Order: sequence, then C-alpha cells, then structure tokens
Amino acid sequence: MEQYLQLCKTILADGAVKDDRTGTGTKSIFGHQLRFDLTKGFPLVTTKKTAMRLITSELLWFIKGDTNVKTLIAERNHIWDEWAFEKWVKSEDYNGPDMNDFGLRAAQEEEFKQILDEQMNIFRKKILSDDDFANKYGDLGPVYGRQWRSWPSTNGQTIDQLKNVIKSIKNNPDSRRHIVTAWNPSEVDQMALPPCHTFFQFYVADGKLSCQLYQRSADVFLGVPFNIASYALLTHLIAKECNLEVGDFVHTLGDAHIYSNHMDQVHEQLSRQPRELPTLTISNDKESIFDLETNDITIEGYDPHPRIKAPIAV
Ligand code: THF
Repeated sequence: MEQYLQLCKTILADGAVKDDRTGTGTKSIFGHQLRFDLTKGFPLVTTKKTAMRLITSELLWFIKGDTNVKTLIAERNHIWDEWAFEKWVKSEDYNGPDMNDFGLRAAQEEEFKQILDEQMNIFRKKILSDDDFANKYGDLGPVYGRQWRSWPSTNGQTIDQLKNVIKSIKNNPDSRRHIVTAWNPSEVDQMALPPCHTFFQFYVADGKLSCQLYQRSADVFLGVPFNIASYALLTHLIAKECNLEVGDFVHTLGDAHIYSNHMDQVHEQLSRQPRELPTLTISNDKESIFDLETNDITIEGYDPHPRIKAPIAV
C-alpha cells in the first residue's frame, strides 16, 4: 500500500488547487496508475482502519443488480445514504427543515449537523419501514447495479454485462474484449451520481485473472481505499467463478483529488507506517458469486492503525 501513500504525497506536492461540484475545494492531479499484485495479500489500507464489511456489502449490492439503498441500510451500510437523501429533501414531499447544501453546511456548522443527523435518521427509518417510500426515494436511478446487470439495449432488451464477461473469460480467455462499462451516456442524467468507477477490463494470462479499472474521479482519502478493495474483491470473485488464480489489479485514475477538509487526515496517515496486508477468504458454500452474502467474505490478519474520521463531500 506504499503506492497509495505515494499518491497522496504526489497530490500534496504537485496537485492543482481546484473548485469542484460539491463546493468543498480540492487539490488534484490528472492521470495516475496504481498496480496491486493480488498474490501478495489483499490490498486493504493498513494506515487507517477501513471497514471491509461495508466494501463487501456494497460490491454484492452492485453484483446483484440492486440500485436501492434500502438493501444497504438494512445491512447497516450507510455509505450511499446521502445520495438518496438528497433526492428526498429536494422533492415536493419533503417539508422538514431546509436541507439545501446539507453536505457542505454539515461540514462547517456543528449545530446544522445535528439537525441533519435527525432528518437522516427519520429518512433511514422510513426507508426500512415503508416500501412505497423506499421504492420512490431509496432508488438511486440507473447506477452501477443496473448498468452491470441490465443495461438497456436499443432493441428493448437488457444486457447482463457481468454474466457476459464471466462467460467470455471462461470460453475465450485470450479475448481483448472482457469489458464492463457503467458509463451509459444516455442514462447519466438520471443517476443520483454519475459513476466514478466507470469502466473495467479483465485479462487472462498464465492461469491468472487481472483487472484494470478506469476511475474518472477519485476521492483519494475516503473513496479510493474502498475502490481498491472493492475491485480487488471483484477480481477474486470472478477468478473463483472462472477457476483462475488472481493476478494484478491495475487502478487507473482520472481526476485524483484530496478534498480541502481531508488534509489533516491525510497528513496523519502519512505519518504512519504501513503494516502487513490481510488475506481474503471466500466461503465455498455457495453455487455462484451471485448467491454470496456479506458474511461469506472475511479477511484475516488485518491489523490496521486506528480509524481516521472525515466528512464526505456530497
Ligand atoms: N462521493 C464522494 N465524495 N467520495 C466518494 O468516495 C464517493 N464514492 C461513493 C459515492 N460517492 C462518493 C460512496 N462511497 C465512505 C466511503 C465510501 C463511500 C462513501 C463514504 C465513508 O464515509 N467511509 C468512512 C466510513 C463510513 C462508515 O463507517 O459508515 C471511512 O472512514 O472509510 C466512491 O465510490
């Protein structure tokens, strides 16, 4: 994971100061590549405690084709709540306290953050208890799960990109077309957030499966540790499904940024010594990766430095 720390250092040293959609402000570089040899341990950041359970449940949510936060909230995974909540507070049905720019204001005013937390809890409870509400306001639009598993094709049918890529890896391993894309230009406008990890490709050589991801926008402190572990896990899962060993995960970044309110946290992380990587275990009880549940995936030997909190930019 030294490469991850090196990326942070490069952004701090050479990054351009740039405004962004969320109004938070960032320092960023454009174009960077990380490479993880997955035979050398599972790439979960060790310089801060990172919750593998959240990474696993999010990935399985994509794999199952789900786009509704209800499933995540039911698993106590709240990393997508803000994007569903935003849709809710901007709707005609919402009549609580003013939530304009809630992400930005919560990061700045403690008093507002308490009001937000209260509204967020009401929202979560309603998602879990009211199916109609969950169908309307829990759904993030045609995001990852939909594009991976049921991309709407021009002939009125849908394309299961994930099943197709597994088939092509099995039947034609040397192919240069093992591709899944979440970037659907005709539907980007309907998504709560256009996909950050947009396009990935698999490669088979010497009985090993490698994966490369193109990520257009990378929140280096909060998101990237999740994104690395998520695609490393995906590579393990697809390799298992195809009876292959794992090779490399290659992570190509477009706009790689550190938010202005994550700077202290990044410096704290840079002061810490990386530790040994954990190992991944996937349960053998399930027929296919489409049947896996969060508890089927565990990591062993993870001994990270303590957690470092930071506000998420919405
Ligand atoms: N938006 C932004 N600004 N950054 C992102 O990384 C990001 N994502 C997803 C969608 N929009 C994004 C969501 N992924 C956390 C981690 C990943 C997320 C969202 C939030 C986060 O807050 N992690 C905390 C722990 C949270 C908890 O315990 O509940 C952490 O300390 O790691 C990137 O794809």
